[in-house]
Amino acid sequence: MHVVNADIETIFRKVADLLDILNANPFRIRAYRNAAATIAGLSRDVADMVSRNEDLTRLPGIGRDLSKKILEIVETGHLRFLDTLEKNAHASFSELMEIPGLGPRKVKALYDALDIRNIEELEEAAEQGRIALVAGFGKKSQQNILKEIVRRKERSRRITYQAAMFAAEPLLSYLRACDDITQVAIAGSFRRCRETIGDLDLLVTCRRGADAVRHFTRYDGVADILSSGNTRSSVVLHSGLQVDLRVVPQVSWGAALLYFTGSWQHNIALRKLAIGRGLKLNEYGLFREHERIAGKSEKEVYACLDIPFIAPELREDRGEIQAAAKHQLPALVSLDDIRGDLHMHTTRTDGHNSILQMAEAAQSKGYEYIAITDHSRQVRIAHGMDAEALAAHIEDIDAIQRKMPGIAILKGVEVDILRDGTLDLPDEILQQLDIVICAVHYHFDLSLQQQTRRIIKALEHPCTRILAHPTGRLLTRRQPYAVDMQAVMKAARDTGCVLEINSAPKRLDLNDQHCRMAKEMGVKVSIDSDAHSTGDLDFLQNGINQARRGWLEPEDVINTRSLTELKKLLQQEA
Ligand code: DGT
Ligand code: CA
Ligand code: CA
Repeated sequence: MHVVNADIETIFRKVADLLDILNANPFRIRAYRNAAATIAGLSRDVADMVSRNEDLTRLPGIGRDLSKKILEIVETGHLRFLDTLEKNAHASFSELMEIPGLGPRKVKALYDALDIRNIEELEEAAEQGRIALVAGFGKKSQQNILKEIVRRKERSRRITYQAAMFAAEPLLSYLRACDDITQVAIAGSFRRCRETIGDLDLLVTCRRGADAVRHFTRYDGVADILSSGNTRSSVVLHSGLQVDLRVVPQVSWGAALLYFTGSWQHNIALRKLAIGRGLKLNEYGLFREHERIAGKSEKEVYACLDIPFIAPELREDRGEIQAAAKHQLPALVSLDDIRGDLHMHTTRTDGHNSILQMAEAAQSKGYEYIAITDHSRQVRIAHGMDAEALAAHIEDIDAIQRKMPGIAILKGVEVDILRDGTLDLPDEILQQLDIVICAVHYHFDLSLQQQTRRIIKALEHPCTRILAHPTGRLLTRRQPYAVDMQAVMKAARDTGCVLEINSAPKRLDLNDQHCRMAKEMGVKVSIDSDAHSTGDLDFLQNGINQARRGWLEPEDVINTRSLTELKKLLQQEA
């Protein structure tokens, strides 16, 4: 991110607008408006002047205070004063001004007349018909406001990575089919493989920008065109997902990809690195004075900053740049490293395919081993097994194993952790299994201490090998239960238990930070599909993404091991 004069101007205008709405001293308001005008009229780049240590107070209308604020904006891209202005007034006027038709004057009118400070208050007033009565508003504008609020709500929803992928794939093929478009990529959080996605950020190179934009806006998945120009456009798909498209010059492809992949924290850190070397980094390239020294590819930009390519999954400014500088980036695990899948269900409980079908599907993926891990009796909605049913299931698995010598089918169970931390099946039957996965399915609302104690007790059971979906969260639906993950990980380490990265798109549990924590605490993880059908075996890529975001390497993951090594690990008692 490179702060250009227009960014500073925008921030100052916003401050002036907010002060205006808040009925501040008119001289103060005018000072910001004047400063904005000064910056807008400059023929020189303010950020440049800052990097040369020039005295900004020599500019007309810029005193010591404003010059300090400019410094802050150039340094950080933000002005804290702008946030506190609203915070102190318990208001979100900027959000209100994002509603089409609501400029600073209208927002001020609503604030003065009805004391409306945020979208919720605006919605309430509109529903009660009070907006239409304010001077300058009418029934029609009141209705438009309500419509826009509904749209915003839809847009602000984050969706799972998987849902974003289903939306992105057909759109990508559609764009690739356009003769005019020479290159397409998805940047943003999607490329960083975040577990949820706010919107999609597409980059294209093409012969004529306007043609590419036209082709994009004509995609039949488009419900609404928010904006459309020669080099950029934003649309909303029928699903409510927003997609931003930017046309970038070929010479800037790498720099733009880097910039729009983010995260913005990573961008800021990179930009600081560039500034430290007397260079300037923005979405058009890496520059020494006015000469572009890199920009065609990301690799080239990183190389000119003397660091190796950083995988998008790591770009969160969580130490990746420092690690890169020391050539200590992790050699991230990938799907190719995976030799088996240790969590899946069959028709015995709530799966849709038989043991044989699951084993065949896994074998055709090239896996060396799988574990069949159906539910225990407590999980009634999944037709969980009691000891007798599990005994029969064990025989069934043995029978299929005899038919399929090409893949090892481990006998397992996903046993429910009861409220008191005991396991839902007797030890005698658990001891006959190759692998025992335990998991919480009920009593999510225990206190932090109770839940932590419960889970640790389950880990201390001599049969337990893996803790499945350790925090119980469901993305966009259910928060994790209260649990002290540090204590759980310590217990896992002490008992030789493994924590699962459950790859079901709604779970992705452990999350990325917990993966990293596991690695740092010396706890191994197992990346599993939790498949309920043969097709679900493909979920594994989601878990791999999460593991990569958590800096995991093949050796941190038990199912990258050969069967012999895995068996040794599973038999090992702490
Ligand atoms: P999302 O869409 O909420 O899942 O997350 P992102 O990371 O895709 O964020 P988005 O769509 O707002 O912006 C895409 C990228 O563009 C972001 O990762 C970095 C870059 N970017 C956007 N706005 C800024 C900014 O204000 N400063 C900086 N440095 N970079 C920005
Ligand atoms: Ca995005
Ligand atoms: Ca975006």
